[in-house]
Amino acid sequence: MLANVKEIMFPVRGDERGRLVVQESLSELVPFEIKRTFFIYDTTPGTVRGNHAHHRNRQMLICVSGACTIKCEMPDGTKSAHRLDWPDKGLLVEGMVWHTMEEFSKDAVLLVIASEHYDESDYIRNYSEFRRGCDNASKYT
Ligand code: T46
Repeated sequence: MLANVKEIMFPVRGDERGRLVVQESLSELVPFEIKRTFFIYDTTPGTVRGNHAHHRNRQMLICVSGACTIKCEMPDGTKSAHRLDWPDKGLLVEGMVWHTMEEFSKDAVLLVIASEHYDESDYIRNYSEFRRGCDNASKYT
């Protein structure tokens, strides 16, 4: 799996009453302190959300109902697509990953667990700026 993006399967605690999945701050599966959560639902058909990267913010994305696809582009230009279609499956997205969320099913609820409080200055919303930032960083590594 690509280092900047990682698919996670959360253990399911199930019994005759149903199923339960836990996300815990600073755990092996959520390796950051959780400062914020939000969720996206009632998405207009055909919508593509995201289209940005973050400088610092790390996120765990979980489609707790329905399904959607997360498309990612790493700093080295590698691309990947991840179908989130089950509530025990998560996608860990590190900073400096250009990502979109698309192909939402009608019933999709995308839960996002974030390492940082909301800060618009942490967003890179211009694709050329993202690529320039990645290319400059690679010159010094
Ligand atoms: C991300 C993907 C997965 C706030 O005021 N506070 C918040 O915590 C968030 C997340 C958003 N907002 C405001 C900013 C915009 O005016 O809500 C509006 C919609 O946000 P945005 O267009 O950034 O939404 P998405 O779905 O494109 O992206 C969101 C997150 O912003 C982003 O961090 O990685 O989900």
